[in-house]
Amino acid sequence: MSATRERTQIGIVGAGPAGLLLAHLLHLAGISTVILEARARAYVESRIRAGVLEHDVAALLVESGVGERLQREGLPHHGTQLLFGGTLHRIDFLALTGKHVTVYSQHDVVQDLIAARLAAGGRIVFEAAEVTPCEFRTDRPFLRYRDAGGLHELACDIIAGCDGFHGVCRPAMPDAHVTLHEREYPFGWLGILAETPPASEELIYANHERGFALHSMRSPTVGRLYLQCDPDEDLAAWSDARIWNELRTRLACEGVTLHEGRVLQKAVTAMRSFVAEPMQCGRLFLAGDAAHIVPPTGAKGLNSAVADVVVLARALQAFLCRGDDTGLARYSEIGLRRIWKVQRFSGWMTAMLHRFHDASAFDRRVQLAELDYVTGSRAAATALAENYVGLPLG
Ligand code: RFL
Ligand code: PHB
Repeated sequence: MSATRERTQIGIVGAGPAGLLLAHLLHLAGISTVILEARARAYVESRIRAGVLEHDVAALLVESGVGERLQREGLPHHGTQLLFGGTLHRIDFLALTGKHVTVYSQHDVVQDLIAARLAAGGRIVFEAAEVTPCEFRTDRPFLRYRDAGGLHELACDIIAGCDGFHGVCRPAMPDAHVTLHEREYPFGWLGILAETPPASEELIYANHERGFALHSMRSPTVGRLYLQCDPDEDLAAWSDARIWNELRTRLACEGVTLHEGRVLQKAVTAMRSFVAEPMQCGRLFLAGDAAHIVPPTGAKGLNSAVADVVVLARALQAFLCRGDDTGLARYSEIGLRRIWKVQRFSGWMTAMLHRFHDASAFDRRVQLAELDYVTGSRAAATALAENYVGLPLG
């Protein structure tokens, strides 16, 4: 049976934050898109992931008309807490940078973007199988895919690969074209979502002898908590009681009382840093996790996906509306310049806060001195705050 053929301006692979926001921003610029997403809508809308939006990311969502619920339900955080030696030390984002971050779930961002896209008559093909980017080194690229109706071809001017770390777009680029930079960490995070009111108004990043712990939240009644664990940790070995015990130990300090609540979800995430260079091949452009991954300690993954999309949307608009391809030619250079700074920050936060099994007593002293310096020096605290609230977008 022959494939049906359809045409759009930008063919987008992946309905995560990167693909959905790109489609939304392009729609506002009068550019047509079709998104091909491997998973079902319900799956994408309930996938538990990030929770902290940089200052300018939240502002962009509001300004572009998808921030109504974010403004209502998002929790503005004006600072964060670093816990070491049993004592909390506050980094005051507002005083140091004049900005704050917003705690709001990634899956809520995804829901808001899908709702806006569909309300505007946008096309998202969920459960698209065998998605393949084709002929992207010519000026007639297309995407091939299969759904319940059969085989289809989506002709487009440009393909945007927003299909995450395990997607098909990056591997479709010839090996000789792209250099992969990677760092694996000898630990992962065991994360839980639980019915528990936050034990503190702000996030707590804890450096403890037994390993890192993070106290985060999703709402006034739902907590998000993480423990450093082995990258291949067996979840079955972690009863809810053991998790709460370990959290209580690692987050122990004056004024913080964890309330055990029903565990709604638990999972182990391995940690890695990864960058694909360049982020483009012919008419195929990568954005978000498809191009780079950061360890979650700096809360930068979702925010970096948004930063790529801002640059890409602007470059696509110049190309399609004015025939100006200078933005597209510089996309990778601009994106990589920002992502390497974000890699630096995320790697630094990870090194400062985690327990490394091969660390000597000397290394441990230096790690604690780093925390002491960061929390004691206004200049050092400002550097942390400036990166945490977010480097400029685009
Ligand atoms: P996504 O979200 O992975 O979306 C990619 C989409 O592509 C689809 N897909 C395909 N579609 C069609 N054909 C194929 N062959 C396909 N292969 C894949 C997938 O189904 C999916 O829908 O990538 P995107 O859009 O680049 O967004 C990136 C973010 O999701 C990611 O960076 C963050 O979640 C990372 N992250 C955090 N980022 C933050 O900014 N702040 C945080 O606080 C934060 N915390 C976290 C995190 C990630 C975590 N995990 C689970 C990795 C905490 C955790 C625990
Ligand atoms: C989260 O709430 O999921 C979260 C917060 C901060 C991080 C990572 C994850 O650094």
